[in-house]
Amino acid sequence: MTSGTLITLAPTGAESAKADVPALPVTVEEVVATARDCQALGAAVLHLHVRGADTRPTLDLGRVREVVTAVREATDLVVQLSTGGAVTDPFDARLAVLDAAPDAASLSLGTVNFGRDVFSNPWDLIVELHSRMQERGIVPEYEVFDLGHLATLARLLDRHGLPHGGHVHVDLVMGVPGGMPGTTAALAACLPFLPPGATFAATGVGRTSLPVMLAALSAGGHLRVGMEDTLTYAPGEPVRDNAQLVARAAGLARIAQRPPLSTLEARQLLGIPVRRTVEVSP
Ligand code: KMH
Ligand code: ZN
Repeated sequence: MTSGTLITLAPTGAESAKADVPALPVTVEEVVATARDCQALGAAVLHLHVRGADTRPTLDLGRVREVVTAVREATDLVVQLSTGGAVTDPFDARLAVLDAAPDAASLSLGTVNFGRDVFSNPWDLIVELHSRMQERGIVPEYEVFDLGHLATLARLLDRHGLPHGGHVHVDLVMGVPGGMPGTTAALAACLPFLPPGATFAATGVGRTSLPVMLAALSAGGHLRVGMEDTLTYAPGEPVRDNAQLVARAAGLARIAQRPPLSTLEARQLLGIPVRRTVEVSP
């Protein structure tokens, strides 16, 4: 079991509209400000979906590069670009995100119903993302929405080798309508299927956020939190901002006597080189 807790911030996602959720960070300035605030509170990784000037999700490479550069100038966070994008994004645009040369990128391990939509991740796309990341020195975070996705991970590693850096890190994305439920039982069911030596984080979408967080901490796992996954802090109480969610996760990690990992410790865990140090204070 790792002694500390890796906290990943997923601040924006691709599903919520700025008009519906005014606190959602969508401009470059808003993303940088939330990234700084959340690093100071204990986040070490930024799972990033980029929005365009119109506030809608975009995979436009110029815009993606602009946001990556701005976050790197202001923070030490590991920049993990989403290759999942939005359910409507074509595969070639999702693959092209890697051209922005992030430290890390998400890699979803299977197709899943996503509410009324379908989040499509066929085998050939999975292999192409895995291989391109190996070639370019980008560290994947394997996104698991259902138990069968861990069987796909075993097959992927067996046929195509370990990811860059040699360490396997998995994120259990739980409670998506169409994926595995966000429960302690479902989380526990996944654990025997993790590859040997792998670390895992978990996030529970919507009202499953807290049960999944507590289950992950008790099982020695890491945490992902943020407004991509959670818009309600408590029943009837909208999330104020991403910092509120990171502060709660960091507090629970301390109570579990597994305090948040620094960005340096996170890089060591994930096998990502240090770039330089940016001081951020609470
Ligand atoms: N927006 C979801 C359809 C990822 O970032 O890799 C997919 C997603 C996964 O968020
Ligand atoms: Zn995402």
